[in-house]
Amino acid sequence: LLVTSRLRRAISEGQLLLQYQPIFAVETGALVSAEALVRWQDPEQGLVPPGLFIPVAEDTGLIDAIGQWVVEELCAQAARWRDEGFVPGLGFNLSPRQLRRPDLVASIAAAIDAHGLPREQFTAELTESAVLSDEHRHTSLLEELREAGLKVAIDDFGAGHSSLGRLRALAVDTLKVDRSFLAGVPEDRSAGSIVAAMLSLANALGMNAVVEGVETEPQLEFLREHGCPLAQGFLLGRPVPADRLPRA
Ligand code: G
Ligand code: G
Ligand code: MN
Ligand code: NA
Repeated sequence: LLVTSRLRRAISEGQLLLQYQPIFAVETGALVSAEALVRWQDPEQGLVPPGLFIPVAEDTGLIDAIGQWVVEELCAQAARWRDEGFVPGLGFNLSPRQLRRPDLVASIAAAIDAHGLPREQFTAELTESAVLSDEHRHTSLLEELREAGLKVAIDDFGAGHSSLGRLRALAVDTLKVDRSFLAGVPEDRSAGSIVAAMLSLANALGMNAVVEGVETEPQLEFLREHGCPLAQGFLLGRPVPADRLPRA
């Protein structure tokens, strides 16, 4: 309860902020996009990571207000970057509870349009478990997002329990391979085989792929050797405030 009222105040008093983690093309090293990640600058506790307050926000319903703030702030930042001639793809996270809001897609599209931004600049990241928990509702939500002109990524792919058969039917642009798989590379050969298999799967289904959690040079080398298109991780860039995101 205490956390809830402090979190409510955080939203109204502007204590939330966004950081951006770069996503690079493996072959060229070019910056392709960035993932927006929310943080709470708490006056007492300092910078609180989302893992500590998003679950609470989900339980209390505050996630809708936070999600609205995230999209508004992301669009405002995208407009500032556009005015400087910088137009990266931009990913943002949607958690399961947000998917229940009937006007979700309309509210996101309205924020993008209000800043005169192209909707295809934005990718909604939904976890595998969120997408597959309520098949019909979420399949139509994915379609709704894409019909509105946004892109859709399955986040933390492989960590849940999707049937690969269902993946074929889903309207998805990008698979984000969960970082737990790359963690064992290169020592663990089976972990490497799984990453390679997920990359071929994405390729065969005509989807883009991002491998998350690149922390070491050998991991990046592995991704290069296996034709991985896109990579994200601490080796390449940590989440940073907007003004510290690399431009290329
Ligand atoms: O930054 P960190 O690794 O602590 O993020 C933990 C989790 O919080 C991640 O799973 C991420 O997807 C989630 N998260 C980060 N930003 C947002 C956000 O703006 N909205 C939602 N719903 N989840 C977010
Ligand atoms: O679940 P999601 O993929 O949205 O989570 C993104 C979070 O993963 C970010 O908040 C970020 O802090 C974290 N992250 C990004 N890259 C790495 C990495 O290379 N190693 C680890 N351990 N965490 C990472
Ligand atoms: Mn994500
Ligand atoms: Na992820």
